[in-house]
Amino acid sequence: MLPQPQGAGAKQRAAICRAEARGLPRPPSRLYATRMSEQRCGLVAVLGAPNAGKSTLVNALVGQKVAIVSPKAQTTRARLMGVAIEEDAQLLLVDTPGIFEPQRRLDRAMVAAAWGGTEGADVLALVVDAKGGLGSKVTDIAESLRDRPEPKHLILNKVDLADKAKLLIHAERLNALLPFAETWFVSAQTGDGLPELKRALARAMPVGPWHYPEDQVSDATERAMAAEVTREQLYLQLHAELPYASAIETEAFKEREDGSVEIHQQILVERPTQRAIVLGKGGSRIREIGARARTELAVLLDRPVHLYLHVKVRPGWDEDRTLYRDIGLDWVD
Ligand SMILES: Nc1nc2c(ncn2[C@@H]2O[C@H](COP(=O)(O)OP(=O)(O)OP(=O)(O)O)[C@@H](O)[C@H]2O)c(=O)[nH]1
Ligand SMILES: [Mg+2]
Repeated sequence: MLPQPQGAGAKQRAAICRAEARGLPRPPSRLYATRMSEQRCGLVAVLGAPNAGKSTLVNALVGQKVAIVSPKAQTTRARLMGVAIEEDAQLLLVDTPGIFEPQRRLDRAMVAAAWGGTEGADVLALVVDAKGGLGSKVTDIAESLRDRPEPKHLILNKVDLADKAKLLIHAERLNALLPFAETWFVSAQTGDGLPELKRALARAMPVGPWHYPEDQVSDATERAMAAEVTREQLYLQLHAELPYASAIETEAFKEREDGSVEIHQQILVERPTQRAIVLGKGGSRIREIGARARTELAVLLDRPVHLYLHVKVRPGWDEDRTLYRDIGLDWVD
């Protein structure tokens, strides 16, 4: 995977899909060479409340895992671009952190990144968990989109769990708040409704050359992806506030001569008691976190991985500017 610029702001959008982008690397594909005039390329900002299924949806549309997913809210911390292809269109899907009432500086930076991820979008896709009630968390987001000029698609997700009558009520209520160009009922998990959604998004993309090579699936560096895969295990294996109280700092990411990759990561926590929980009895928990992350990374990076995890107590890590840069977040005052 090629390292690519992080983020997806308006400037980047301009650089991505317009004719001026001629100096950018281009896919050496036959498709590109023979059908350039028909190509479409654009940004779809995928936004919504935490846990709506945004990352699951982006993964499903890309066709492989690019973003981490967990049953806990606030899994995604920074925006990430997944690249999907539908016939002649390249969809640049910006997965964003969930939008919620921020408390800490980290929360504020995440919510700022979520709104930042909508800059320059050709389509705004609001993802809503259709299985629950429509709380103010969702209606507030819909209202914030009201004055935005971009076409908006409403994606009611988790139809595999939702009550059918409720789906229609949610759709009507949200469309009354904000007229959506299209409303979709999908399951990002089972794939129900996704082919139609993907085709419609592709048709909504502006004509322009593809930005990424055909085989590139995200804009994340391998180093960042490795940190995310370990963080996903923290969300899956640790309980209560621990995932929220932790972060991953990459100390080293080096290629070995035998073709494998050696990765050293620190799991930062705020207190010694949290360190003890991450380590587990006799180190059992951290071994399990490492084992699962390593297995997954070997597949994603397509080579053997040596993963070394260390747990470090660093009170106030969420006030460390350097770490924000590492995570891919802008510092917010
Ligand atoms: N049953 C079902 N579960 C789903 C569906 N889509 C997502 N999920 C589950 O919902 C949970 C949250 O999914 P994510 O994709 O992490 O949600 P998100 O919106 O990215 O969440 P944040 O990053 O925290 O904002 C996970 O447990 C997913 O497996 C769906 O269509 N059906
Ligand atoms: Mg997410």
